[in-house]
Amino acid sequence: MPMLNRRTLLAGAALPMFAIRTRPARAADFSLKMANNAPMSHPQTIRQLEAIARIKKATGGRVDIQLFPNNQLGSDTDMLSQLRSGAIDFFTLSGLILATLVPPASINGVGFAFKDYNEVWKAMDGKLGAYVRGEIDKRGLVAMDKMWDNGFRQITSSTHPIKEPADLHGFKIRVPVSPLWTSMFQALQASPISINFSEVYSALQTKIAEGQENPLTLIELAKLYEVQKYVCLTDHMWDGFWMLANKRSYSGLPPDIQETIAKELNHSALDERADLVKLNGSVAETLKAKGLTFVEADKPAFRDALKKAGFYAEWKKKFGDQAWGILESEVGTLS
Ligand code: X2X
Repeated sequence: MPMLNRRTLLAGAALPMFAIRTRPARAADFSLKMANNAPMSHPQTIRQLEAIARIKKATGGRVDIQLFPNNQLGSDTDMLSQLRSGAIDFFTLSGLILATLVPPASINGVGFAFKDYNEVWKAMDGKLGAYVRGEIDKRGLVAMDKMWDNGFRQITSSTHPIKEPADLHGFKIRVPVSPLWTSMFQALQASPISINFSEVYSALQTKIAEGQENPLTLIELAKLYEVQKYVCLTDHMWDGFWMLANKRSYSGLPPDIQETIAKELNHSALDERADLVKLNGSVAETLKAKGLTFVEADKPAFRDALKKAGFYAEWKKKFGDQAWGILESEVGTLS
């Protein structure tokens, strides 16, 4: 062994690796990439890492998935392109944003469609989810059976509280890149601006947008409270993430491996849903302690405003009778 002095140590001399490893580690047969837009501390990231570890173990090391969380690979729009080209193999994306490629995938985001999580999971684990997965499949992507929760969305603002529909008039609100989101806030006479999540914090900080809307957990974990003053409890839509796979890459895997991956990802999706329910119980207090003022919004008034603006009629036409019929069979009449 060569003599070591301080300088070679500091320079990171090529000492340790082959001294410790007597033979090279077995390389995985399948090295795959997964990406998301969620903060490192979000249950989505944590539960994806757990699924990846279980998949590695269950396949005896044959499958090695590397996770790139928190927009490390770019915005949602970028990552969707990467997924389609095969540069990444798995990606969790909001159904509403996926709708830029698969229009029916935004159906769960219709304003005030779901009243609670029971209704959400009955529909998304049932007929509505099956319908959307079929549409995703037709456009060349694979969606795992179990959706991941994002949550019921609330409006935040740095300028004034949003209680009544009139408070939204002309309000510069950031919305994700999705026709349904833009249409909904236009119907409410706000001024929506489409911005990917990777740019939201800075858009709020520089006042490009006065406000935005997201579930409380994300408002906390992405530290949006640092650049917002009010949280207005609107529950105006429920939003979740599809765990998507590139079809060529996924269907090229041996069937037993596909089965293990699907099983573990679905398992982690259920864990993540439970995590968010738990976090929802405490996050309001946390946000109040960080200085946000909570405001109760007049939800029925917002829903009426959407109805009067023709929002439901317009989207019923866009989604078509079949899709709208499935949605209404789950949640009751919407228009
Ligand atoms: O972009 C957002 O606001 C987010 C993080 O909630 C979604 O992925 C839809």
